[in-house]
Amino acid sequence: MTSSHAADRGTLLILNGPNLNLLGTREPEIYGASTLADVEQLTTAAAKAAGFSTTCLQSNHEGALLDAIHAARGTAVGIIINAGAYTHTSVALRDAIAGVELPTVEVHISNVHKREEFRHHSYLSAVCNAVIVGAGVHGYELAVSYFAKTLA
Ligand code: DHK
Repeated sequence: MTSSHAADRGTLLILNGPNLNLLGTREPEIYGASTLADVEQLTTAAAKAAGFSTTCLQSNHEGALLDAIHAARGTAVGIIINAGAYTHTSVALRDAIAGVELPTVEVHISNVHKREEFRHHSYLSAVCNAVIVGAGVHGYELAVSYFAKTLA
C-alpha cells in the first residue's frame, strides 16, 4: 500500500482488484500499456491537483479488498474501485461498499459492454455513485474529477 499526504480535502482510497497488478503486460490490446504504478501515479497526481491525498492498494484477494473498504470508513472521503473480475461475482464487495456509506466510483479500463456477456453485469454498479467504463486508464482521472466536483 502506498500513501500520499499532500492535501487537505481528505483521502481517496484507490482500490484495484485481481490481475490489475499485471497491467502493462496483460492483454495490452484490451488494457493498454500503462502499468499499475503508472495508474496509481496518474491518479495520485490528479487527486493532488484537486486537493486530495490518496491511499492506493491492489490485491488479488477478495478479503483484502473488503478489509480496505471497511478501513476506509473514517479515514477516506471517497473510494475509486476497479474490482477486476470480482465486479462480476462479488456480493461481498457490493455489501461492503453499501455498508461503509462512502461515495464510490466504479472504474473499468475496458468497455466491458463491448466484451463477453458475463462482463456486462456488475454487482457493484447499483451501490456506486458513478460508473466509468472504456475510457482506458484515463477513467481513474475522471473518477478523481467526479470527487473534485461533488465533494465539499
Ligand atoms: C478488469 C478486469 O480484470 C476484468 O475482469 C473486468 C476490468 C474488466 C477493466 O476493464 O478494467 O471484466
